[in-house]
Amino acid sequence: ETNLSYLTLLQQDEGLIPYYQPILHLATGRIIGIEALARLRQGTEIILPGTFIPHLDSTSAHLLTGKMLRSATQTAQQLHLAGYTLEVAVNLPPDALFADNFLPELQAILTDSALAPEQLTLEILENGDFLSLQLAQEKIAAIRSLGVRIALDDVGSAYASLLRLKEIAVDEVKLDQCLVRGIPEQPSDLIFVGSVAALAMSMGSRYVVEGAETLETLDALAVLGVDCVQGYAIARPMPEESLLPWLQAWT
Ligand code: G
Ligand code: G
Ligand code: MN
Ligand code: NA
Repeated sequence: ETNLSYLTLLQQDEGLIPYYQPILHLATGRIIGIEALARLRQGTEIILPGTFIPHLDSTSAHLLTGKMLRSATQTAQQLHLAGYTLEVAVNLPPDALFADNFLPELQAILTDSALAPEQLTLEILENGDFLSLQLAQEKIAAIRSLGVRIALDDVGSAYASLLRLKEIAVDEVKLDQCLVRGIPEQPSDLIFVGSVAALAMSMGSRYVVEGAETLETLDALAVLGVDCVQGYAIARPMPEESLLPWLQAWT
């Protein structure tokens, strides 16, 4: 498949289907947010981001980001009206951060959705190809000054450096799922997850751990002082129409 065939799907009404995965606050047992995860639909087939994102050119990637932001803010606003005030997180590819028109587009999307900016989180990659650290810091500061939250995503994944945590002020640190696999058996994984917890807390950031697949892992993470967890142990990513029934069953 090529960029062009994925672009065609992105441009169709029902071609892009955002899925949403709940995020659990461990201390209260409440769902405090959802992460939007893109899927393409071609007939009955669902295409995952790992398959199509690497083929998108920058115009298509920009279209994806805009559509995901619009869907996610609308979904969060609809849930709010239904009595569930949740945060919604959207993944931001590195070049979106540096695009000149991103900030005005973000402002327009927030205005159109009527969602409180504090309910939106943008997830950026710590190993994102930052052209210039200073420019990244400026762009992130401008987004945060709107009230929108910034999360550093996939922290601790291959090639990614914890140094970013020192260089960039963020509202949230999301630990990569590869570090959770060994819990609770591997003591070294526990030590790593706990150490990043201390680091995140010392900087006043919320600490979210991804990829928890078992209840045992949830217990271990609670002991380590992790704020929030996302993973199959709580729920798999689901289409928008499944969210409300799922939330009603949870609480
Ligand atoms: O569930 P999952 O297969 O959705 O996601 C795989 C990868 O694709 C993750 O690294 C995730 O961050 C990324 N991803 C999912 N949705 C989006 C999106 O809308 N935009 C970008 N840039 N990345 C996404
Ligand atoms: O944006 P990010 O790279 O963090 O994307 C999260 C990815 O992790 C998505 O592909 C999502 O489907 C996947 N995911 C979420 N929870 C779990 C889990 O418990 N186990 C596994 N293996 N993958 C998960
Ligand atoms: Mn993410
Ligand atoms: Na992640």
